[in-house]
Amino acid sequence: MPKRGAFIVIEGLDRSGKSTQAAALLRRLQDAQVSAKLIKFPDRTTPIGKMIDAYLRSESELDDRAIHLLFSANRWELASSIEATLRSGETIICDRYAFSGLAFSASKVRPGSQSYPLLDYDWCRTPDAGLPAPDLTLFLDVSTDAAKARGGYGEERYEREDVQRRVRDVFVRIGDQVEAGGGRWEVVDADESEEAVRDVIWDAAKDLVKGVDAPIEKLWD
Ligand code: NYM
Ligand code: MG
Repeated sequence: MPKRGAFIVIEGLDRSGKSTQAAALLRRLQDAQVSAKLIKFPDRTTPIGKMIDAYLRSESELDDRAIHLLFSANRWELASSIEATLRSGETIICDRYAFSGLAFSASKVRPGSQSYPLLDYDWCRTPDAGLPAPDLTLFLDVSTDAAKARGGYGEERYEREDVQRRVRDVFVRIGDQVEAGGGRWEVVDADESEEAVRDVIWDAAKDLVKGVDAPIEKLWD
């Protein structure tokens, strides 16, 4: 049977260089004649994505559970096309996925509190269970100092130092859980130079992109 494409997710905090690195990996694959495409979540082009976009720009207010479910629905609307692409032999590089959904929602705290969770971690995890699982997740770990040196955070919701610190804590927990479940989660030091990070990512991905024999797993199965 021919091999399927690899599903590679790039995760991280805002300003960690994800989008730059995802584009660099795509170019490298294309240079190596590997059939590959880049997707990104949230996908702001769909009707659900437009609601998410308005929320992130603070043009709308939504209940915290409602927005969490919209982010997940935005992945589910692409799930069958992700599977079809992988089966066709094409590799997917995915800029953010369900782990961002879990990290950003589960890190929310109750008003007036610095640490009391607003949403339960497992409640946040459940809507994404059953999505195609990545073969490899690269977590681009950036320090708040490096993020600041890169021009600081933008204008969107969540782009604040206290929020990013809490999100990072949840990402660490998620990484442990992915590994405990047999998944591959690689922490990449994203304070390093763009070229250095590129090389670390290539080292982690280069064997996978030759094609995968194993079936597509389901997330959190
Ligand atoms: N984000 C992203 C979530 O809160 N939940 C999700 O499921 C996903 C995929 O959206 N701050 C947050 C993380 C980011 C923001 O992402 C927009 P980007 O990559 O900056 O467009
Ligand atoms: Mg951003």
